[in-house]
Amino acid sequence: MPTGQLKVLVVSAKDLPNKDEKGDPYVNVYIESGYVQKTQTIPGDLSPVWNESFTFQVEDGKHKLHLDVYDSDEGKKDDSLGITTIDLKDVFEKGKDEKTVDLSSSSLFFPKAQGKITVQLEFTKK
Ligand SMILES: [Ca+2]
Ligand SMILES: [Ca+2]
Repeated sequence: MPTGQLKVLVVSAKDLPNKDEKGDPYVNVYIESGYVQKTQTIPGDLSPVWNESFTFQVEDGKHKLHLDVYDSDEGKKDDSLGITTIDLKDVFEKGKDEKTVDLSSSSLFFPKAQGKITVQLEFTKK
């Protein structure tokens, strides 16, 4: 697995589930859980557009990008709106990739599809 720089453009999501009266989605983006980057919160929109880009250094052996979508809630714990993992092998090969993937509930036992998220990826080998 190559080493290099990965640029992640978090474009948008569609049809996120509504967890209460107001969905305010944001995304935690990470390859390793110790280094999480976060989009802005889009208030009151369950098909949000972020268009925010993030850069990660990819170390040898790492090839999974995690996208965790949450509903921001003031004064209580944010609700999970869906999670997904993108395998980076395609972008390692092609250099560029765009993906729209299903999000699923974070339940380990009954994961179900709930909405989609679109990202653009760009990888520069070191
Ligand atoms: Ca909520
Ligand atoms: Ca909320």
